[in-house]
Amino acid sequence: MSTDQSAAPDTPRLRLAVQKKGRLADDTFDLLATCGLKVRSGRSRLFARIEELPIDVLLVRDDDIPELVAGGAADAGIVGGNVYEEDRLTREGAGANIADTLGFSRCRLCVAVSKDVDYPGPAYFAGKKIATSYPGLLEGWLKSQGVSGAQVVLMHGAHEIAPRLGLADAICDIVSTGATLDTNGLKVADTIYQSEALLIGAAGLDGEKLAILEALKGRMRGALASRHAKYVMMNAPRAAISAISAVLPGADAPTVLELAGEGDMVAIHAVCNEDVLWEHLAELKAQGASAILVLDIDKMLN
Ligand code: PRT
Ligand code: ZN
Repeated sequence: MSTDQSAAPDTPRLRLAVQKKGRLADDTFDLLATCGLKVRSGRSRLFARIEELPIDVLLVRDDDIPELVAGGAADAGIVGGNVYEEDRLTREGAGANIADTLGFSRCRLCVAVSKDVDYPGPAYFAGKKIATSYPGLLEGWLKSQGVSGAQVVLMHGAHEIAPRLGLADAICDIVSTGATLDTNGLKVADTIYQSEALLIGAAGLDGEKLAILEALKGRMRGALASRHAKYVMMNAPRAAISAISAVLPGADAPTVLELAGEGDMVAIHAVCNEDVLWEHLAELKAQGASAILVLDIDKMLN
């Protein structure tokens, strides 16, 4: 597959649906930029173009993304797991496939009740009205908990005021910080789904388009891995190599290098895939490490 601008004009291009504006959009555009992919054209238009890989970007509402991918109008998309799963559970026929999890736009889908309810567990919802725009996920959870007789009230937005208006006894909605629930006199009763952004692909994708999706996925993995990854270097006593390896967060086997004229001392280099905190540095120092350097990693491809 050719991925440069000199590609023949009839080279297939992957059509990627992303949220035009909203909570997912900023992180999506940030991730594409970290992958070295520049989305050309203003976000106000329906289409944009990426030159570094043969990708056309479709700028849409997040709720439309699973349908666009499943229906063949787009080949791939970036969407919240909550929207993807709800579509999968309520769709007739084949949907899109998950190509990868992306780790951003994390939130939880929760059932919430009035703060003054002494919540005894899911059985509380038997015979209760629950306002939500996630009937598929909610009904699935109620069933898995053996709750029957709950009434799902479909609402699109402003769920949090439904109990006060007497429209429902409880709600099922996305929670991030919990501030919205709190200001509306509600509290989380149970978490029914943990969500994060997903890269999804059309079920029948093959040939060059699949190769482009794989190339995109590879870049995204590299970009996400290098966000937290650090390159750590230090000098340390030869005898402390295994103790030091145990302290390095998320590191594979470190590289050990001889130091000229220093028989007992070695240099240790390692890629740490988790955050390197000051506490880790203090522990390394306690194990005899000195000249400890922690460097950012610009790009990484495993
Ligand atoms: O216009 P469009 O339809 O594209 O956007 P939208 O308004 O439907 O979605 P948007 O941009 O609000 O959210 C897009 C995706 O971001 C969601 O599908 C989730 O995957 C993810 N996400 C992450 C969130 C939140 N955090 C979030 N906090 N989506 C919504 N919220 C809302 C929630 O519905 C509730 O009203 O924020 C409120 C709760 O927030 P806290 O912090 O007060 O708990
Ligand atoms: Zn939406």
